[in-house]
Amino acid sequence: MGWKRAGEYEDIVYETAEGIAKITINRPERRNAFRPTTLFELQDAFNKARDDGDVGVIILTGAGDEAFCSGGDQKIRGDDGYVGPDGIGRLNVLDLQVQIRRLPKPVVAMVAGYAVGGGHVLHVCCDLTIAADNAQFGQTGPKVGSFDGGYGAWLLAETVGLKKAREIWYLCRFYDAHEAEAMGLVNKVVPLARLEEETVQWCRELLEKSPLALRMLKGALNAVTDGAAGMQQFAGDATLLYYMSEEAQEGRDAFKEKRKPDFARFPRRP
Ligand code: 2NE
Repeated sequence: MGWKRAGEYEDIVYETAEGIAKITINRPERRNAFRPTTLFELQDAFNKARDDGDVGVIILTGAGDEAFCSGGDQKIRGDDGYVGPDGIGRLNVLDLQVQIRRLPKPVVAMVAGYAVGGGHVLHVCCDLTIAADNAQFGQTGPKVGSFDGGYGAWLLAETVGLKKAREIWYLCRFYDAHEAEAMGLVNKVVPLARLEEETVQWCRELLEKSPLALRMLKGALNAVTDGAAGMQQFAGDATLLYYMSEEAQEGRDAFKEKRKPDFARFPRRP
């Protein structure tokens, strides 16, 4: 792939090629643990990918083969969150999780090595996960004095079932790629050397599909777990579709032309 780099970032890399955006957490010396700066940059990159009409699918990954992401950087964890240059404690990974869920394009986690702690939650929030055969999955919260009771808990439970989610969180064990596949936590396991090739192949298949159908399906599947916020997103998508109809455009045009709208020509469907 002829990845083209864009944007100036410290902790991440943003690249695009053939309709795919690839966002890489680039802190391999810390197993791609995130700090506030990492998350602000990830949010910026995901916004870029969302706004770019040439991008139809997004890959989230980690630099190197050792880790996708090891969660919050424990070395800069203060007493009320993860502390960046401004000295403020933050848990801004939660904003990123919501952003991935709301983003109306598929997000594919490409996992080599460890996806643990808050890094595990990130892959759970992605639409699909392709794993290398060296991948390890797990939560560590109760070992390091943390937990994620939001998507990290109940979206995981929806993915693998309640008993398994309790096991993952309570015992803090790690699971290899094949165990993860068996419990429905990942979509496909491939040899490490073939990870990007396979992920790109899945992305190409996604790019062949109707973007609006994928958008509506993502919204519909998320609405079930996201309650009112999920319905709000789905309702927004319904408004988008309505705006694209001649019927809605008649209302807009009538206002601009200072006349009564003529909706009589539109069918009242059963
Ligand atoms: C990821 C894991 C299992 C890797 O083990 P290994 O043996 O392959 O590597 P090693 O030697 O542990 O790590 C390599 C370097 O990366 C740093 C390590 O400290 C080490 O650097 P040095 O100390 O040798 O200089 N590193 C790795 N993970 C880091 C991290 N998360 N923060 C800062 N430095 C890290 C093993 O390293 C591991 O278990 N890491 C910790 C995983 C973890 O507990 N993450 C936090 C969970 S809490 C969370 O993410 C969270 C949340 O629960 C709620 C909201 C927001 C965040």
